[in-house]
Amino acid sequence: MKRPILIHPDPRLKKVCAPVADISDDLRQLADDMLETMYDAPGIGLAAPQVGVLDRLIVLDCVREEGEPPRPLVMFNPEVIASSDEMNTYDEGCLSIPDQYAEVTRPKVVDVTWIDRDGKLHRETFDGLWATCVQHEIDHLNGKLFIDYLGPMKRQMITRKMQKLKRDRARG
Ligand code: K1U
Ligand code: ZN
Repeated sequence: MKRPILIHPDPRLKKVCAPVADISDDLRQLADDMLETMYDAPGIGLAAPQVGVLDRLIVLDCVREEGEPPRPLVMFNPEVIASSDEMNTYDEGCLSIPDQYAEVTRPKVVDVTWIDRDGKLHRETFDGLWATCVQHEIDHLNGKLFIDYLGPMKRQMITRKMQKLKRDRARG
């Protein structure tokens, strides 16, 4: 089932999310719903707070080549355990900040640990867009948005546009 995506500004997007203790069937269903919501948007990642759930859960699939098989990843309690000194700049977007893009600089390569939907611990090195996306999604779990990397003027301009978008959507 697709779930509605919260639009910035929303207090739930600014909260630090709680670690997941047990992976229940409800959490597995939430992960499936998030993947469906992400693919439908379309997007390459989604974090639980974006659908109003304050648990440390993200999903991502950064496969973009035509004909390449999808690679949906479900990560409970993801953690960046090492980052490269080399940095990478990417024009980031966010499904909670529609149609707004800005350059953000982050480590180019990161080592990440997480627990999968069956409770198995994983560790993997991510590079390029995968590294950018996983860092963007983990930021969501810590109440941080890509606009928090921008200067105050740009951030305020985008926030005002989103306030207007929400007003217009509420009017119908
Ligand atoms: O977290 C989110 O809101 C999802 C976001 C992830 C992301 C994008 C770019 C850089 C870092 C993280 C998105 O998926 S925005 C949409 C998007 O980038 C996209 C949509 C369709 C095809 C390819 C990209
Ligand atoms: Zn986002």
